[in-house]
Amino acid sequence: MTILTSEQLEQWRDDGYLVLPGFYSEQDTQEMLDRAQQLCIDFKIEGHPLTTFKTEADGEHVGDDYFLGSNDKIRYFLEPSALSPATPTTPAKLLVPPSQSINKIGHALAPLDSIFHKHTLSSSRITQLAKELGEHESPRVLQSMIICKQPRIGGVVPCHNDSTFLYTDPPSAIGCWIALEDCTPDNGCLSFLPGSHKLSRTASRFVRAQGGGTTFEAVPGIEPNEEKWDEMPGWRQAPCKAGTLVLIHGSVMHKSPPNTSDKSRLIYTFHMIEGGKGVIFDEKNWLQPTQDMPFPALF
Ligand SMILES: O=C(O)CCC(=O)C(=O)O
Repeated sequence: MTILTSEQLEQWRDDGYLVLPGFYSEQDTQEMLDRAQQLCIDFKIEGHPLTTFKTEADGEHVGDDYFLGSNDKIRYFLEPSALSPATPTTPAKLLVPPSQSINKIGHALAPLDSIFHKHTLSSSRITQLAKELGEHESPRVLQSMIICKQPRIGGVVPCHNDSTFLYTDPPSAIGCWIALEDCTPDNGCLSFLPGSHKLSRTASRFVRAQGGGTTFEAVPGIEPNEEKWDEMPGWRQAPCKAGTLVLIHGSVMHKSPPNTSDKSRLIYTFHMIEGGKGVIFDEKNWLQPTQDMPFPALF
């Protein structure tokens, strides 16, 4: 079984991302979609700490214990606009039904959920894909999650590269992003700046802050880019059908707009980092393996 043509490999190296339509069969995609929808239906707000998934776009980044301790759990992070703002006298309240309030569910779906395990760690096609890419000697899987992008309230994902958030020395992250539903400009498909992985330097990394929470820290010896990525010409949208797998190089700049439509945009994603070759994943990173759950090896 060969997955990638030489043209696709060349495109991956040139662009820093690669769209693979029909990577998963209709049946496999439906199985993951059913499971993702069931996880949303099963969500109970009672006892939840109301942790929202905030990015820089919200002026603040998520970083409480519920988030930082999620490497070996299946936890729910809420869409900021699904909640009314808390005041000194009134706690925040959900403005939509719980199943529609979720921004993402993670970060251990691949190791813990039997359906996502089957289509990630036990998938011969994923293993073959990683081997054909040839970027990792010993790939480890981490941050496996569902991103919901809910109808009308699903928020923006600002321009970023993934190695900032899953930092290794040297950078080695690659994302596998799988559309479980059709993704369009209206419901928030991805956009990429092709070739930016060759220019962008990971000069800052997302870490656990010393006093608690999270922050960004400069990577010693790496000069930050001067480019204003978001304003550069050449951005390309990547609309795709359910079942498509999009490969994302850890240095490529990408983003997604809010979901302004009435259609949901459920996706499943996980990342791979190099677990060999002397590549370091250190204890500063926001996501930490535990003794009971190290990042699983793909092969
Ligand atoms: O799903 C999205 O809209 C954004 C995902 C993304 O940026 C990522 O996985 O790095």
